[in-house]
Amino acid sequence: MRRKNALSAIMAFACLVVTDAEAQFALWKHHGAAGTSLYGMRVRAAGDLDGDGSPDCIAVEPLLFGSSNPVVNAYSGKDGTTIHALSFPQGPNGLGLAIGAGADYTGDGVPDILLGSPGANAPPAIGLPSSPFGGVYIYSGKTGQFARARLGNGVIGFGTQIWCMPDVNSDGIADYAVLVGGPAAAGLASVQVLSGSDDALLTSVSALQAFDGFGLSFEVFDDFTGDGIPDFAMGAPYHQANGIFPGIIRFFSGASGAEYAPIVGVNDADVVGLAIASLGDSDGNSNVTVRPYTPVPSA
Ligand SMILES: [Ca+2]
Ligand SMILES: [Ca+2]
Ligand SMILES: [Ca+2]
Ligand SMILES: [Ca+2]
Repeated sequence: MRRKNALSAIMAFACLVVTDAEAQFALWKHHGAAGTSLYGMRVRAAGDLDGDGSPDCIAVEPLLFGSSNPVVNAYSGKDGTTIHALSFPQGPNGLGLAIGAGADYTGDGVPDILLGSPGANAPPAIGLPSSPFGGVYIYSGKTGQFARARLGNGVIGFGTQIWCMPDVNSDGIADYAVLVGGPAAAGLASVQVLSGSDDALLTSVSALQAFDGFGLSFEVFDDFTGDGIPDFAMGAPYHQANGIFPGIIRFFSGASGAEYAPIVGVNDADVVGLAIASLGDSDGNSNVTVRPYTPVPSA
């Protein structure tokens, strides 16, 4: 699954820009409507939606507070043809701020499209269930039709981020994770791992500190606990320790949510955990290798 996702991501990017020794040129492009400047604020590799064997992609203009209706389009990676233009007469606030793609949650074998709507005090939506706590809306990648919603359950900011995951509860259906609250939110953000078959809560893990950036990064690992089930890591790059802010990467069992030993930065403002990349067992010692990414000032 991960390998497939990674390949999809690489191929979807390649569908937009081709590089050779001399030049780069666009294979195709789409613009937002005149006067709307946020189209393309979110773009994701979507897997093969139209069954032509080539990965496709999704571009989104989220519904922000007071803005026009959200725009969500799926394009053929091969030639840019519009596969789906999802229709939203009105959506909950923030719809499309988070998107997940690349896994099948409807059982038809075609990857689906998950749209987060974390906005609290969301207005009643026309044709969509809504919650003041936010929600995740699942659209069929095959038909472009609304399939179902998973609404927040008493926790503000449900759906700030969405990450599609491999199957972690061993029911044969891919699962997904949802960020509740955000990296800049007061209170403790959390991540809920949900069953992709019925949206039931499987595990939940919380930030250690408010405003610690928990959820700015998330990565699935093949399996570092040895139970054969994929695991995951969360970054909190503004984590405080010993009076400084070195950042942290925390590791969790995908099956149980049990926490494993973290990686904590050494120096103030190391921002360890700003991004996480699984390298697999790159050094051959049968353990997953983790390499924190620490940005440095540009010259
Ligand atoms: Ca395709
Ligand atoms: Ca599907
Ligand atoms: Ca599952
Ligand atoms: Ca595991």
